[in-house]
Amino acid sequence: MISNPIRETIRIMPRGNEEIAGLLQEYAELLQITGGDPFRTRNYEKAAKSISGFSGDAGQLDEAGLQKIVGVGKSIAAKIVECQLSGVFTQLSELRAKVPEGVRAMTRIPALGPKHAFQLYTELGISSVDELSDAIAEGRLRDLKGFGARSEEKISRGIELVRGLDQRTPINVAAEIADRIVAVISAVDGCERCQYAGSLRRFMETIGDVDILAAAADSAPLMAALLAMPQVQSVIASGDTKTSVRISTEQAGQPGSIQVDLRVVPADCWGAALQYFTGSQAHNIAVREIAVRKKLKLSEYGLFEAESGDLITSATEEEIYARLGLDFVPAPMREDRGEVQAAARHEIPALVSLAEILGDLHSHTTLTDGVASLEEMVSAARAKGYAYFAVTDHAPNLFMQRMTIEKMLAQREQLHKLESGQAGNGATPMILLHGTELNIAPDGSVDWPEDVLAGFDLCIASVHSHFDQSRAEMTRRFRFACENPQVNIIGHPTARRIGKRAGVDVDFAELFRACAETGTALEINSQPQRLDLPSDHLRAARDAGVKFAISTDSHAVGALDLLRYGVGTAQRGWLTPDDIINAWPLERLREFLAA
Ligand code: DGT
Ligand code: CA
Ligand code: CA
Ligand code: ZN
Repeated sequence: MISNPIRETIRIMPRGNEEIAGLLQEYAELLQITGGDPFRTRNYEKAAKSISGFSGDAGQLDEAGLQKIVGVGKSIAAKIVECQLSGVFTQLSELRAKVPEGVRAMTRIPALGPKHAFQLYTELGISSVDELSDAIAEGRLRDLKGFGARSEEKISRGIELVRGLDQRTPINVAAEIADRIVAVISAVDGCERCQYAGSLRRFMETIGDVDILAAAADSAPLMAALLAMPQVQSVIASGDTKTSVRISTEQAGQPGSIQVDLRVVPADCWGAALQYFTGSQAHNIAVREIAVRKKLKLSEYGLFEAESGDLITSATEEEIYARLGLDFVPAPMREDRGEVQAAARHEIPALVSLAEILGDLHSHTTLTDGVASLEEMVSAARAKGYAYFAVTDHAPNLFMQRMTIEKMLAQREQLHKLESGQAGNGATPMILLHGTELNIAPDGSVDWPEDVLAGFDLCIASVHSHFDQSRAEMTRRFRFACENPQVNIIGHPTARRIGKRAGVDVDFAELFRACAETGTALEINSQPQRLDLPSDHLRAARDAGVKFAISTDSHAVGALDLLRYGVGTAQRGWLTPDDIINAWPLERLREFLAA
């Protein structure tokens, strides 16, 4: 774990929401590691999520005020007050003394889990990921109860996954940092343009470093503004054209830091520089080959006549692509996967955009594992101007969620009241869809009998466990779920967690066929740890006749904003509004759901 000097200096000050949430989350994890009651663990996790999404400042509230936050009862409120005074609470300190920091890091290794991590610590004294890696190399896990050669192999692969994540940053964290920097640089006198480029503009799932481009006659004040940002941890290099720094990602909710490159160019070569630094490198190479064939030369400075060296154009990306005889290529498509050829044939599709999404089809409330009430979720969705919005809480088979048919029916009634309550207030009313997220059992069956399911406007079915099935079993499982006439959408289809858990092993061609045959859509889940179905599979699915739902799977009001990552993923998969069921007007969506 990276030591955090900021945390030391504000010991006695009131704590911010993220920090309080972090302490509660840590406590939940430590409880789990030491074999605590799973319901209790979940309460702390839920309180942590709730506080991190809380609009006020939990660091300033007293016990009574804190208890008004969803998921915060008397005992958690008391612990938060203790944190406000001393930076920690007693029970957390006690558990910290029992479990070294490195053991908590070990629990993040896929295929290991909290119980086994603690066992490795108590029985072999292994207290960090590095020590675990050594122990596997020495074959020390093999003789331990509950372990074997196969689990050594799985854990090794898990360690690789975890280490990979340390180097790349989730897209939402990088985007938050980039947005903040772009705002700071744009506000500097003399800054004519500023935006981010690189993998972030292309909506890659994880980001190596953030590339910011700005246009100005004098770069010095822009570089100075970046260097003056309080989040800068260290300066890697600073010059007239490029400054590289490491910026803390703590404020974006992620321990550690990310490299940021700021390049400043004269305004007249903005387009060429933006095209170059957006990449990908493979796309740029393919575009430059087109230039060479036309006896031109493309660089970050502009498009030139190869022979004379005369500048043709450099001001905008649009002009550069046009002068090369290419359609403009949207950034998420720039991966050299056929887009340059498509641009030459003038067959670049009109990609779906964020503004074309008419509603969100996957959301949770406090009835299950959400941290916002039905009213709060609905009013936040309404503020987005959606034409429709689906509430899809979990069903009884995820037993931790404690769902019952009575609770579900009460929610439906409440939903209808909310919907009719908005009539007459002038604006076009938002249509509320009552849905559910069903759990796909290992045999492909889902919660609730068919007549209960028929009462929903929409059913999502998702895999939440038994990820290890063989390809044949998993494929059969999905097909069976698709064939259920009540199932409309398969949620987060691969069930992967980026950097934590690989996706399930399924025959994708067969899954796509099953979806197309049964009129079942595949979800593009916008959660940055999921981005599932991954963009790599989208074109094959679309070509097989599959439709998609871009959804946020929101468990809090703020999560509704994550839609941009789902849309970016869809754009990487070349999808158009016709492919996306929630870009359709309500009538067409209803027809799809009813079919
Ligand atoms: P990342 O940072 O690993 O997530 O991925 P990118 O694509 O942002 O890569 P990065 O930051 O190394 O470079 C940003 C863009 O700049 C890249 O997509 C294309 C361009 N670029 C950088 N270095 C080179 C190079 O040596 N050759 C070419 N053709 N392009 C480059
Ligand atoms: Ca980059
Ligand atoms: Ca870079
Ligand atoms: Zn789910």
